[in-house]
Amino acid sequence: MIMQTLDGAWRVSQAGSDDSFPAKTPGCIHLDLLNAKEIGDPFYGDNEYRIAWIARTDWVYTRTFVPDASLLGAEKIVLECDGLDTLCTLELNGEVIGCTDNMYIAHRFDVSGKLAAGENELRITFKSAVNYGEALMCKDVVCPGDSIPGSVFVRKAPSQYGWDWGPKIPTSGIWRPIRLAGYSVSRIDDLRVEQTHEAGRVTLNVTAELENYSSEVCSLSVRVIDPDGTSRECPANVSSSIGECEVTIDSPKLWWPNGYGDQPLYQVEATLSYDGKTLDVAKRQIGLRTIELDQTPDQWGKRFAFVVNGVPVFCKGADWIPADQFPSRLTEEHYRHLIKSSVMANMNMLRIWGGGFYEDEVFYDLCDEYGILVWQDFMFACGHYPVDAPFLANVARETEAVVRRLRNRACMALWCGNNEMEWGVGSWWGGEGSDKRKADYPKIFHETIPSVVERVDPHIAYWPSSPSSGIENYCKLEPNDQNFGDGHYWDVWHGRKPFTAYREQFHRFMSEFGFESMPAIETVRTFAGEEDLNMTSYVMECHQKNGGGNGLILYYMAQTFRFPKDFEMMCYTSQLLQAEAMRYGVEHWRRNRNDLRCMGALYWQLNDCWPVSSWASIDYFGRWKATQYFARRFNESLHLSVCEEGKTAKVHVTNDLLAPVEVEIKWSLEKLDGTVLSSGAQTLTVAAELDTLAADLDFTSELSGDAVRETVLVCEMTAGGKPAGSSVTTFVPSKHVALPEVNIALETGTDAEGQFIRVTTDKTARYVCLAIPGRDVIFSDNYFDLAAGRTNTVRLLSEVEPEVLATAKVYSLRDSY
Ligand code: BMA
Repeated sequence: MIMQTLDGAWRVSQAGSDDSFPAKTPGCIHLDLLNAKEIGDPFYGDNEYRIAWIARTDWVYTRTFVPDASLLGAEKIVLECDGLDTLCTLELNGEVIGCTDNMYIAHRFDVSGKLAAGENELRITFKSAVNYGEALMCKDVVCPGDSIPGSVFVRKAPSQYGWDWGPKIPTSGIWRPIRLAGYSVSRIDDLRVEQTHEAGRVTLNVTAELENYSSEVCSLSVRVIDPDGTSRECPANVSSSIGECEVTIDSPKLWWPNGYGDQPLYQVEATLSYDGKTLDVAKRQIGLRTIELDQTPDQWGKRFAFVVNGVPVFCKGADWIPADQFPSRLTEEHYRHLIKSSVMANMNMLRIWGGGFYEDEVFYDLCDEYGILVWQDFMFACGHYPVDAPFLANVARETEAVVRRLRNRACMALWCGNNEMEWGVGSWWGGEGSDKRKADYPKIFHETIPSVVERVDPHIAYWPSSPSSGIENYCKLEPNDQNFGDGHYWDVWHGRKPFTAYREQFHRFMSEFGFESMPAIETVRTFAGEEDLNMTSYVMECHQKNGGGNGLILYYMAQTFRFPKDFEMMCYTSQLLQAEAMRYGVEHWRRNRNDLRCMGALYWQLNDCWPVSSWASIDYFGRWKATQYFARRFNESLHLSVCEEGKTAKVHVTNDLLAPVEVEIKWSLEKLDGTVLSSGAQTLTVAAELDTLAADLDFTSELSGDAVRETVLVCEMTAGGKPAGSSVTTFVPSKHVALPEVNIALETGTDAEGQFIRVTTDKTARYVCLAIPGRDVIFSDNYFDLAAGRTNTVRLLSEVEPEVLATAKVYSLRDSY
């Protein structure tokens, strides 16, 4: 195989104009215009609205190239485009060689015999997908609410058209690598690795699909490299277009989700050769594991539990959206930061939400490496899609390509039809056309997609929609039925219910619930001037895409916190609100894991695609909001949580570990200056994979009159003598707690484990926040409560110079008054 990249320098112009400027691929038109200084930063101020014309323009990308002599000698020459966004016509030396209409899949064009020995010109015209979709709109078609209408007609990321967290900036261009490839005799079209698990051994069935260009028979050899580097070689049987072999691995090292064990990875390499020469090599990274979706009927309805290597896994994580409005500029470093941050927050699952795109290989590589299970939606969200034959054929092609690309992955846990469309069909989209929509819906999600999945990857479960109660319950049960399938619960936030409403929800798997906050002030400053630093300023509202979003933050803030004294404290307090909401939800669903009643809690949403106020726990620049630190605590495998109600408190320990743990729990009801009113301690063994009610406390007599505002319950847990979690519980909303001014002392230093900040307080401080001005540091803990007289030694997870460490500052909720 001979490859010649066509990435790099191109030129771009508006269709019909000769006025071109430099372009870069992989890339997109907005980044090219930005680099050419034709537009300002699309994310600054209200620039989004000023650049709307770009998406309504047709663009032409051109480049010339001289093919390598070796390439011209190949029997088959193919133009391979990994991603074209989206409606393109490709011309080589003035001749049309193909058209595309799907950004999600790779396209290949046979250009054998079409290349000149000298200079060639490749020209790709991108038609405006917005103009195209808009022209097809009619009144019966429902499009996502916060989007430019028409996205459903094009297989292109719907969220690029705008979402309730994303700008309306649909882009276009050559968004993934492009190259020429020359093949002779044969090539490996696909390499598949299937696993059969038996006691003490795993058998790999390796199948290579070949694309032959001659009748010669090639040889194929397969090498499996163990995690420790030892390798075994296995010759495959080749018959015409299939090469196959079986490899047995004794004493296999199993792959586990984060928190359940290690992630040993095996490499499988297939080498195709003919006449002693290597023709092609294909590689797959695999993890040895079984994964099932347990849907056994039970006392409530049906289980919805992911079972890995026989162990039901409580899934902890978040929903993933595109990490950049212009994804072609995402690097491995971006992805690594987000996946590592998920692991640091003790997550083991991410749901790739169906309104974006199928991720880059590096995303799945990292999920394999770190033990993050992937719930993969197909890219359909909140709209009514066409079901004519060409569209269904496009969907089938896309499904096949995507499933083939990802089916060998250790991380792959679920194929899911779409986001919230069953809900839409059944509940939101009544009125004219609703019967047609109800009848159309199953054609894609109960027929086209699952029939391809079943054929191409029968090893991973298919789920029709998120949320859903299962195909058999379509139009019979609510997709959000608490006893079947997964649930999206939005009555907290969109429905204005209090955080405690989460505690009335007993879904089998909560795949979405969320709460917004503002990003860090440093992030706000990247898009707003000093005069805009007010939550309801024009610019701040340009960066809040959920219609009533800022109003909702204020509505909830009024219930929970005192109104913050300035903008910086507003950013901070809004994050506390979000973090508390997520804690209420996750701790509740984790407490309900017994008998596999609830087996997952994924909050909406992990990340952002631009700087904005949103549901994300990590902002566009990778800064952790308070929620991310809270998640690090509320997702701990062994977790202490307190469920307060009135003047009572139930102390729980949720243990996701596979072994029982002996813990000691101390509680004390104390004044904010540390005076103890009553206290207790107990040692108990918390069973494996269960939640245990450790103590049921009633403080009615202690908390009468003003005491209720002056008292907190402090619970501290140790396991094996080491701190294993703590909590500070108030019995009135934070705003009414008589928080005193506090003296928080910081001691900074470096010891054998690295840099630390030792934080000590005289009186109880809430939501203690550490920061190093001018630096984006991730701490081992932050936004934590610190009860009177206690110390928390916090580590820096990224080192700074000692003199910079000494500039660490601290504030807490009292500083927002
Ligand atoms: C759910 C998601 C998204 C949306 C979010 C917040 O509906 O699936 O479509 O962004 O809620 O409203």
